[in-house]
Amino acid sequence: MVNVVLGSQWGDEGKGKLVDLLVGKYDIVARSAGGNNAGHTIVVKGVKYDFHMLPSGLVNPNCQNLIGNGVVMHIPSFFQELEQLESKGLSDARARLFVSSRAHLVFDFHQRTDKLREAELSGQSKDGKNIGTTGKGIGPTYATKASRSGLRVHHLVNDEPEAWDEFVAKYRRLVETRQQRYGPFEYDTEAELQRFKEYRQLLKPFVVDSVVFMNDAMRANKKILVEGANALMLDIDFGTYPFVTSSNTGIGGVCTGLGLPPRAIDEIYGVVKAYTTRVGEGPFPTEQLNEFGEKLQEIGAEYGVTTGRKRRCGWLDLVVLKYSTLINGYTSLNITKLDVLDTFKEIPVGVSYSLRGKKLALFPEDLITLGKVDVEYVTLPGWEQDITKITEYNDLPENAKKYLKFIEDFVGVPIEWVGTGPARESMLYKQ
Ligand code: 2SA
Ligand code: GDP
Ligand code: MG
Repeated sequence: MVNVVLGSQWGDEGKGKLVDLLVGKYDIVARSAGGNNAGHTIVVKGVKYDFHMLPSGLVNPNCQNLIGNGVVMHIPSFFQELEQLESKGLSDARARLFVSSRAHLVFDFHQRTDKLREAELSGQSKDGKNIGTTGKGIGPTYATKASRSGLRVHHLVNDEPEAWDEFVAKYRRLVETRQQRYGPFEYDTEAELQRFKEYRQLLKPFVVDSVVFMNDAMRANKKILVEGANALMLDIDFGTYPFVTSSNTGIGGVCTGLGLPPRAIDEIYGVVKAYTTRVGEGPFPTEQLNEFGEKLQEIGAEYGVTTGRKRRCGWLDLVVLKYSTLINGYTSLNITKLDVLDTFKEIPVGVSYSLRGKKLALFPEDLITLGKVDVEYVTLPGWEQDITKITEYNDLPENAKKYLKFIEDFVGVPIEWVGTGPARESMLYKQ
């Protein structure tokens, strides 16, 4: 059994929390894309865990965790995050953590050039502006991967006598080409190489051939949950390009990022925030640059888990959700943060886009077009009641149920879980 949890909007829908809730049923949690740009917050028994690179399945003591080949791996952050989790009591975490030998390595120069590129873009007034990346080197690492000059985990841990020298030579070439592209920036290559020499031994116990790992697990009928990072509207192909991340964050990336055959996948859980947020630059048609947006931001505590940036906020966009469903094929919708809407008298929901009065069939690919669309809203009545103490779906106020039914009918996919607060317990099962 392989089930998948994916973000349906622009990220931070609460994927980590759903993974945590489901994880008791699974033997393995795997990450297939992204890197330490992701930020998943889980609150268990009052303790808050922030995951960036490591799979959230680590909170379950019976669960093994795999970082797949599609993930880009910043080794210093990997160890730092592991140590932080251990200091919060996840003592056996290392024994349950595995890293694909094919995952690409993120070096500090990738992070440096990520920031240099952002500064370059923000200085251009004609060609658009910066992406608002997390600065974690994600784009530059996927760029070296695509240009076939990247270094992968196996290059580092290979025991063959010539492997280290080849690693060093390739590494130096990578730094040189970056220096040529961005002008000479100060960079201590020797110190980084020295650190990597140490990582060679330190990382080795975690490294597996993930194709073998996944295949063995499937043959042994293990239950596998894939934890999506970022979200469909940040997918390099289907998102609001170029304001996207640099990997396939949708269902396609699950197969390529883990070496999984598509037919192995059963359930696809789409995680949907009851309103919409976006962090970084780029289009956001239902954004509310007004008191409503501010209220959502404040009540929802919408700050980036990785960078601490304020998230932009707006109403739920069902045009986005329908588009996202077409691509990812969700078998259920899982609505989070419904409680954040508790005090709103009325709740508008975006239901279509039109350009000069003509309704668009689907979310447009071109940002000039997208910048000109008018969003049509349907306004639903709020429930104006605290739902955070409710423990049964049926006890939700009628207007909250109507809000959920409206989403379900519009998208044509059943709702399974509904989030009414940040804690593990605050998730109501609908079906
Ligand atoms: P990058 O760094 O190259 O992946 O940035 C490209 C775009 O992708 C967005 N992005 C994200 N959006 C939402 N959440 C993310 N994770 C963190 C979180 C973000 C944070 O969970 O809060 O802490 O700021 C995430 N990671 C990347 C990014 O904003 C760019 O728009
Ligand atoms: P992810 O990246 O999709 O895993 O989501 P993040 O962890 O970045 O952001 C979601 C935030 O919302 C976290 O702080 C969660 O603790 C919180 N959260 C998740 N579900 C709910 C919910 O139903 N209600 C409230 N109020 N907060 C929630
Ligand atoms: Mg997040």
